[in-house]
Amino acid sequence: MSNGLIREIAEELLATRQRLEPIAITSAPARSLSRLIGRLLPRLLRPPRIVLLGEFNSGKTTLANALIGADVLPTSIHANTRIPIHVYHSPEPMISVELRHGILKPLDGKALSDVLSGRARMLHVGLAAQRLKLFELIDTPGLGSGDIRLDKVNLDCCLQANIAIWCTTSTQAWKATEAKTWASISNRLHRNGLLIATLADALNSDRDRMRVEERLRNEAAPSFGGMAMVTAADVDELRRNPDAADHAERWIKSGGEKLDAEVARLVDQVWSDRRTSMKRLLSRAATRMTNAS
Ligand SMILES: Nc1nc2c(ncn2[C@@H]2O[C@H](COP(=O)(O)OP(=O)(O)OP(=O)(O)O)[C@@H](O)[C@H]2O)c(=O)[nH]1
Ligand SMILES: [Mg+2]
Repeated sequence: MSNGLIREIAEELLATRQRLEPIAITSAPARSLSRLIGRLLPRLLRPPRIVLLGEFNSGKTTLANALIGADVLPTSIHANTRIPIHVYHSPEPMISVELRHGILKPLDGKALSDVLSGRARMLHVGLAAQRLKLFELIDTPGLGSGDIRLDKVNLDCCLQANIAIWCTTSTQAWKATEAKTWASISNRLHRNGLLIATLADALNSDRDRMRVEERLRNEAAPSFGGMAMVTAADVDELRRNPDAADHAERWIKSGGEKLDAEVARLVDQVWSDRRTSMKRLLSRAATRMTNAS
C-alpha cells in the first residue's frame, strides 16, 4: 500500500543524501544531486493530487465533498465554483490565495478582491479531514462556459495534478464538447483518468442506466483508466452514516464502492510510478557521478 511505498522512497532518498554528504564538499555533481533530492522530497511525499474536471453543473463539487467525506465546498444548481480550489490535509485550518507566478498570499481584504476580480489563480484550503491524507483535490469551475480565460486557468490545474476525474452528467453523458476538451488534455492524465457519470439517480430505470454505461464503455472509456456511475449525494450521506439501514447494498448502488476502489487503484499507481521514476533518476545520477570521478 501507499504508506509502505512512501516510507521506502523517503528512506532511499535520505540514505542517498547522507552518503553524498562527505563527497559533496569536493564534488559539484554530488552537491547538485544532494540539492535535487532536497527539492524533490517534499513533492514526492505529498499525497497524489486529483483534479476534478467537467462542464458546469456536472456535479464536480458534490463529488469532491463525497470523496473527502465532509461538506467542505459549496454546491449549487447555478454555475457556482468560480476559481480552482485546492484542498489538502493540514492539522490546523489554513487558507491562502495563489496569484500569478505561484505567489501565495494569506486571504486578507486585498487577496479577496484579487479573487473576486478574477486575478487570483487558485485558493488553497488546508483541513484536518482524514481522507485528505490519502489524496489532495483540486475542484475546478465548469469548463466550456464560454469564458476562455477560465477554461485556460482550469486546464492549467491539470499540470499540477497526478489524477484527473472527469464528471459527465448521466442524463446527457459524454457530449461532443466534453470529448473534445478531454482529448486536449495530456495522455499522462488519460492513463490516470477516471470517468464518473454523475447524478446517476436522475436516470429513470435500471435499463436506462445500463444503456448509458454501455455507451460510455464503448465511446469514452478507452481514453480513461477507469469509469463508474455515481450518485455522489448518496455516497456523501452513506460515508457519513456507516450505520445506516441497508448500508452495504446502498453503498454498491450509489457507486461509492466502485468510486473508492478506482480512486485507491489510481492513487497506488501514482505512488508506484513515482518510485520507479525516482529509482531511474537516482541510478542516472549515480552513473553521472561515477563518470565524473
Ligand atoms: N440528485 C442529485 N443531485 C446532485 C448530485 N450531485 C450533484 N447534484 C446537484 O447538482 C447541482 C450541481 O452540483 P455541483 O456539485 O455544484 O456541480 P458543479 O459541477 O460543481 O457545478 P459548477 O461548479 O457550477 O461547475 C447541485 O444542485 C447538486 O446538489 C447527485 O448525485 N444527485
Ligand atoms: Mg462546483
